[in-house]
Amino acid sequence: MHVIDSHTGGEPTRVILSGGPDLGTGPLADRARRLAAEHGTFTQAVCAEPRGQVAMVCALLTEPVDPGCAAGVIYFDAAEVLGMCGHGTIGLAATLVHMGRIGPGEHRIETPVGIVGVQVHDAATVTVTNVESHRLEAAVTLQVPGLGPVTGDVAWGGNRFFIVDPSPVPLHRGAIRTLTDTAIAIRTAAHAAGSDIDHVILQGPPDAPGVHGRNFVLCPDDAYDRSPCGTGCSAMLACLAADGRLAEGAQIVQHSIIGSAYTLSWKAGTQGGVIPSITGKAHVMAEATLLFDADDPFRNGIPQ
Ligand code: PYC
Repeated sequence: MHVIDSHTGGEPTRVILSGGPDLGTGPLADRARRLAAEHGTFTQAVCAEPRGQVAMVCALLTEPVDPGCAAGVIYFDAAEVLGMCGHGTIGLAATLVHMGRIGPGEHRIETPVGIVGVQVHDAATVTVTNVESHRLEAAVTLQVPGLGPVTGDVAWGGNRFFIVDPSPVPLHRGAIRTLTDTAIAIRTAAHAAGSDIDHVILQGPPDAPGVHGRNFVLCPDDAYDRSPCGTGCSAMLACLAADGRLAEGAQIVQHSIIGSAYTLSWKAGTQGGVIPSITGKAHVMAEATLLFDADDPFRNGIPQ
């Protein structure tokens, strides 16, 4: 299995170029469902430790249905197959540039939730134009054991987010363990209340002049996103637009909990939502052949 690893603002992406399961043809959403239902051993083996790492998101390259797309891709982490992944799309574009498959300019990538645009500015810098993103519910109050009432918005940006702004916990790197526990408690309370959110965002104030804010994003596998999270920023843009807090076309800079940055803006969509634009940088780190030794007791990953 041939893979190329990159990171986008510190968040790793492993692009699987060959050796993945045969998911057949047809819509990518169907292929993604097949991957989730029938290939859990494969997703664990490539994404989870010891072959993967705790924050790893994998990007399985597949033939697009639309021949106008440069590639089709299905993203997954160690816990779930994802609808879309913003940092992963920036990493995938940088990987395709590294391979000589695409160059500077505009390209289209097919994902299970629709076609997204990528504009390659240089070998590292990429703008993703995401699918239309929406706020689904405003000011939902959850009773969170140990925390009390926590109010946030539910929004969709390719994945489904519960966004708490402002965060009940101060955002700094020393608080990552507390932020993780807090976000897990919020997700657990949301699930207990019947919500099917898969990520939690705790949004904090600006940490530098000219910055909109710093966030902490909990992913389905309980890892935190080292990047500001492309689909999460898309969901946040939908909320900012719905509240009239950010004008169409205005640019903001969003930091992650480790201080990596995305530049964000939005345009009006056709279904009442926003079309997010996310600019970030990815760096290719490794090309590798993954080996699966039949005698290795952890060849399929350490079970979660
Ligand atoms: O950037 O959209 C994103 C993302 C989702 C999960 C991890 N990163």
